[in-house]
Amino acid sequence: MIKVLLISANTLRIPYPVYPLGLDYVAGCLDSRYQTKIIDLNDYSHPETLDALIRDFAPDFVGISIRNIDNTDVINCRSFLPEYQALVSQIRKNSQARIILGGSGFTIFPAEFMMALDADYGIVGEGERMSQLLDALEKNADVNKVPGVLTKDKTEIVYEPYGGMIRRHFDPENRHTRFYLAYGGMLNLQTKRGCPYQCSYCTYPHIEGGKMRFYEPREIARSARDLQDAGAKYIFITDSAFNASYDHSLDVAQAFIEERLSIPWGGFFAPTVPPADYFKRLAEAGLTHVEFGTESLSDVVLNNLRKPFASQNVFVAHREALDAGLHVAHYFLLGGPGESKETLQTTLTGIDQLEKAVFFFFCGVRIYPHTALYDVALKEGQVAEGENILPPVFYRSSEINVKEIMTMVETHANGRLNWIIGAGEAKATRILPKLYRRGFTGPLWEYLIQ
Ligand code: B12
Ligand code: SF4
Repeated sequence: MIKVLLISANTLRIPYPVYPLGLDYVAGCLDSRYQTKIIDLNDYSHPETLDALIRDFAPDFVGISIRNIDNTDVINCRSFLPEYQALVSQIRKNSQARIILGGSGFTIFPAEFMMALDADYGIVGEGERMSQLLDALEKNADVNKVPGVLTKDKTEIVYEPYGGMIRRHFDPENRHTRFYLAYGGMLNLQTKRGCPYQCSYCTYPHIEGGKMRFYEPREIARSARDLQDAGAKYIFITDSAFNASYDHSLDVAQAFIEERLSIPWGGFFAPTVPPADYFKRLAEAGLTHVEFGTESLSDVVLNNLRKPFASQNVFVAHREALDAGLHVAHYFLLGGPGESKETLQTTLTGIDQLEKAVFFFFCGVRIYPHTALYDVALKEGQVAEGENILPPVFYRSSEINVKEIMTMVETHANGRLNWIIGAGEAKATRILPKLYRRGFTGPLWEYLIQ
């Protein structure tokens, strides 16, 4: 039997360790011809244990999931590439297996990762293509015909949404499942793929596709129940924007009620004006935490970022969520095109009107390929054609720099605990491990609300 070892290489624990959901889907596409094993490096802190595991399992293929490229922090940027390189060396030292790369971070910079990690194959986008790749290899067929596959020689990339069967393989008995259950109790769930919006800086439509593809609500609810029955204490819905379809998200909520899901859940939302009672209906189905991708409260900036809402809509969405009794957080992305002291002041003064919430500030907009912001940056000479932007390049507004942004936000925040500045390495999030060890569960940012 062909043996496939799938490794989640993400060991970042900020804001908290994240269950490697993508690998459940990759494992779900590999049928009984394969002996598949998932391991999560969060659970293997000693290199010797991993050495022994690789040797004992003796895989034919090792799939590495590359999620984070770096911590996206403009001030304290930390690249994870050296860790991925060390992992590849460790695999090569202990095995002859062919290495296949995939994951969201890989999908953003496939050619760069192929080169930096000297992998045998890569799959951009949906990892369900792995079964097609392995099939082609087994039959000695041309792997270049499998959409999204890269080899050492083929670096030209075809992005094509996967149209085949999608199946999550969730195993409550897996070591890593138990790790997440014991540490914060959070597991995760996807209800659809794709985002129909086109925010100028955002990679999500490139990773998941620009067209929404929905899972059947009852199927999702059953999957949620499996997580609950396994002992999950909270579910994070990983959709790019859960409310991008009001109809589907309401159907999912209804299915949760019918399936008697009783644990709390949360996810990302766009602060668009919801239909009447939208948040109340989600709250009845167990929604407790709403994380709004607000980015700015200046209409000039929102427009430049091509956000699908105006600042006024944010206040309405915020109020509706609060009225439904939900915990609310807003993410802000500062320093994009058109950002100035005036637009930032408008945002900061606007935030003061958003009562009872937590605010996360990212003080620099990372430039990613395949985005409208990349084209703007190219035109403005902030990146050069063909430049390797795997080492992060942040957009520079001509009217305000990062230091000025940080100073304005910090001064305005004036020590308020619910204003988290930077990529989450703030004092407030450093207490999370302690709380998890004491048995607290879920994202816990609501404790910062004053
Ligand atoms: C939900 C989410 C979060 C949630 C996660 C909550 C939770 N409990 O799950 C929260 C808010 C905590 C979060 C935090 C962060 N996130 Co985040 N997040 C996402 C998001 C929206 C979805 C991820 C997801 O689960 N998708 C669903 C699963 C099924 O998809 P998937 O893992 O990509 O897997 C599929 C494919 O990639 C592929 N695949 C995956 N693995 C493998 C392996 C092989 C071998 C193959 C062949 C294929 C393959 O197949 C899978 C099925 O099709 C993505 C953006 C996006 N739309 O992808 C960003 C994203 C992953 N996050 C990102 C970042 C940067 C972060 C943070 C570092 C931000 C910060 N500074 O705080 C932290 C890191 C947290 C951590 N500990 O790792 C980046 C990573 C890339 C990068 N720029 O470095 C992304 C891509 C967004 C972006 N900016 O581009 N995040
Ligand atoms: S920022 Fe959010 S709403 Fe905009 S394209 Fe990305 S995922 Fe979609």
